[in-house]
Amino acid sequence: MSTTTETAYCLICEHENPGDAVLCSHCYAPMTLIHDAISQNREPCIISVIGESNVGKTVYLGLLLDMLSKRAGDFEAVPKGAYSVNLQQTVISHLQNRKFPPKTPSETDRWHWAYYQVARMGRGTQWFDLVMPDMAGETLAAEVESPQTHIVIQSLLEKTAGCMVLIDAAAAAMGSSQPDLFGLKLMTYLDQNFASSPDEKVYNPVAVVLCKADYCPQCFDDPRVFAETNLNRVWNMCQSRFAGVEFFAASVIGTLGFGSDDEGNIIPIPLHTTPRGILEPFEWILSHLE
Ligand SMILES: Nc1nc2c(ncn2[C@@H]2O[C@H](COP(=O)(O)OP(=O)(O)OP(=O)(O)O)[C@@H](O)[C@H]2O)c(=O)[nH]1
Ligand SMILES: [Mg+2]
Ligand SMILES: [Zn+2]
Repeated sequence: MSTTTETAYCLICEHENPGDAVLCSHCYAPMTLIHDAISQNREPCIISVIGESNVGKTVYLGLLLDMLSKRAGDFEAVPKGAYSVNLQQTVISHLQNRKFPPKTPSETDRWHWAYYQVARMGRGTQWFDLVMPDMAGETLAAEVESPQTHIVIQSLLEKTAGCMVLIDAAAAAMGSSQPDLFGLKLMTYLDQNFASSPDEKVYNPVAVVLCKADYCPQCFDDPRVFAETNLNRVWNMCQSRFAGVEFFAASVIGTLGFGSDDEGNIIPIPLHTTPRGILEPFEWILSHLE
């Protein structure tokens, strides 16, 4: 990580860019990340939130950042740069208007990135510099199918310290095999990126977050049992290849209504936001990075 007045190296892919570049010309990550990292004088720690399109990544990440900045769970969180607040602002303002935020654009240069300085207050406070992008599920799916087509995802995972894999528990509980099969692809992709050799297990902490658990409350009782029963392929892969993995149930919705959009399609309406299980996966990952 270094910079001069003329050039700067991208924090994510290390490509050399002009000093005044806004986005990296190679991977489209914001160049302000590197300037913020240098001023912080601490190696940033990347936590990636991955999952298929429509699983709830944007809603989850927006709510998590908002809870952190409201000091939930004794955390203190300081956003670096106003750009870091955009994601939580979009999510919270939509939910307040009883709408879900729009789908994340597949173009990497339009993603929101958040750079937060986070610590758990108490004895021996340790600060983490966290970089978290809100990726689009479709772009991630394209990269998983043909690795190395999206440099930003590849580079991010190479540098990722801990990862949250979001899986649609509601769809799995209704008997769909899609969440399990796509989850298995993601775990395979992580295995290839994280494991140092085929004989070594993956040691990066991986939190499997079972989303939309409001549709299947049994998920909260025992997320492990739920995963073993309804996501058996993912469960087996985790047992075989991942040394540090844990399962969590999460939901942002207390009361859900239904309405129709302009084209007459039935859409869910978040009548009441009640975050459940949002902080736990994050706390667990941080405790494994200390
Ligand atoms: N019932 C329920 N529905 C949810 C919850 N979180 C998300 N959803 C639904 O899932 C949809 C997709 O959520 P997003 O956060 O936009 O999904 P995403 O993973 O970011 O999708 P892409 O941006 O396409 O990758 C929302 O529009 C809601 O309809 C939840 O906790 N409970
Ligand atoms: Mg999204
Ligand atoms: Zn780059």
